[in-house]
Amino acid sequence: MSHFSRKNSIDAVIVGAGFSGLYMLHLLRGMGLSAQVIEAGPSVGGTWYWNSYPGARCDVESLNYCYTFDPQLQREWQWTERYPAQPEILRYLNHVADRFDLRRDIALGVRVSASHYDDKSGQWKVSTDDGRDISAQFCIMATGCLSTARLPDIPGLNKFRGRWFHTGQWPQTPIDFTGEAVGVIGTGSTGIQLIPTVARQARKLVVFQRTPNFSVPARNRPLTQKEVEEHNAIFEEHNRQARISLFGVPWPLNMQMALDDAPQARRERYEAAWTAGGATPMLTSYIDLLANEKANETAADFVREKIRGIVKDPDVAALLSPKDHPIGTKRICVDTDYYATFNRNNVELVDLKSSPIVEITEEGVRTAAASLKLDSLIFATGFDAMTGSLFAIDIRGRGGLKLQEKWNQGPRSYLGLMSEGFPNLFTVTGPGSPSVLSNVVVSIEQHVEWIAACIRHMRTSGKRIIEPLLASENKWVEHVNEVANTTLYPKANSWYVGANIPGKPRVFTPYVGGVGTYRQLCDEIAAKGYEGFRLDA
Ligand code: NA7
Repeated sequence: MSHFSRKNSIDAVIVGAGFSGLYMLHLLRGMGLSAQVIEAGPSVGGTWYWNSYPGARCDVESLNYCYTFDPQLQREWQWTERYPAQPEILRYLNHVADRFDLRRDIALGVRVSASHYDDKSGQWKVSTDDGRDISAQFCIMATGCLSTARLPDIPGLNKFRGRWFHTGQWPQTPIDFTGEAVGVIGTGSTGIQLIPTVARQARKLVVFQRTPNFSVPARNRPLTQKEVEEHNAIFEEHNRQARISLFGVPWPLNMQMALDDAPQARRERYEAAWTAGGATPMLTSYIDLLANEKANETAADFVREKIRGIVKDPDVAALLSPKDHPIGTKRICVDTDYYATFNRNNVELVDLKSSPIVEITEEGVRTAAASLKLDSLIFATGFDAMTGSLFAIDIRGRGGLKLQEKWNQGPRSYLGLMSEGFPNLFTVTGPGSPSVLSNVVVSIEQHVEWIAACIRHMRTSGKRIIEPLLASENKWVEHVNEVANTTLYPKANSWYVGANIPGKPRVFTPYVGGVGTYRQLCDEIAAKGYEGFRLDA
């Protein structure tokens, strides 16, 4: 059921009903504001609705990847596995929507096509693809960082006679690959989760790999009742630690430098991280892994050695071993049996670096070296990250300024929350905030709470308009770049820099300063009366 406000002027429009939009609605409503969520999908859940591909799972642990704003909610929801599978996260978000009675202000299956600021009235006019216009004082983009699926521009897809899918727009009905020859293009986090699952079902699986990625074992398993009870006893302190941490996960960072440690001790440390499972233990093994290439190389070598130990064919192992980027500068993938899948005799690895895809044909995929017959083709080719979903909406600020034009050399924001020229427009986990470099639920809660507190401040101080000053925005953009350049992150051709989208300006988009540091900065700015912003009555 879709619920659209009968009023054509309300306090806030929230675009998107994922983790961000649901919590934003809950807080604004609690403050007595009239708010409307508009969601393109037919369900709440955002990216967790669309990414229902086989094997889809979060790479952050369940006990960390959940809301913390309501202790009762945290106690009553029982996660079943160490890492939550997509259906469980979707059930959780549906539970949240019901539990806080959110659905009556959520319009589903409606896409926002435009959002224009009216200089005279100081209101946003939000237009939808079903022909509605709704006017609101605040417009909050809760559109997610990874929600615009990207299909590569490979010629011939329209000729293909088999079925094809994009993982980010997966059908909601189960797809059976039994007896089929299936091709998968893409070996990022998504491909790495999907490949072992489809390999167990398909007659034959062809993996088209352009660039290998580092992956570590998830060590997923059911959570025990004892673990859940122990967590429930300390979750408030656990949440507090997460909020002041580097990545939004309370895991200790070893303050030693990698090269200061003896080779055997270093090995043992990496081995412990590998055994613990997940990306955080590996990334926090030494303080300088993301800052010093030589230090990084020790961790990268360790993982490459593991790949050689698992994959029986040395040529395949070599192809699966990343050499073009420091470990961690692209999101480390977290897998279950990924490398071992290449020991199966129904799985073939095609190296697109040596034989690129020429075209998709009626029967399958033709590379420079061979033609491969396929019944189904899966694109695990990622997203137009960070800005894709914002640019999909025609956003215009003061004087008709287009967001896409203002950001044509890369996103420009103050704190990743607002952009000059776009008064009262907030971006939850926007470019220039820790967002995708963190446990994003921690970052979402921080942003949503900051935005709600800002609106409360405006209401109590009689202000109607907030907008960042150009000088503070410029300084922030500079700072985001400066901090990124002290790390190895910019060295990778990752979607963090937009490298996966031809023509996208190469700018390191997220803030690498850490979740805790960033939160403190945002709080200080608010405490100083929203320093760097202009507030008008
Ligand atoms: P990613 O990480 O962007 O991975 C996409 C993969 O698709 C990657 O291996 C790409 O290779 C490959 N790709 C993209 N276009 C092509 C073409 N044209 N030909 C061959 N291969 C291609 O997306 P994911 O969905 O896996 O993960 C995104 C995030 O979602 C992840 O980090 C988690 O946070 C959740 P390339 O590296 O560009 O050579």
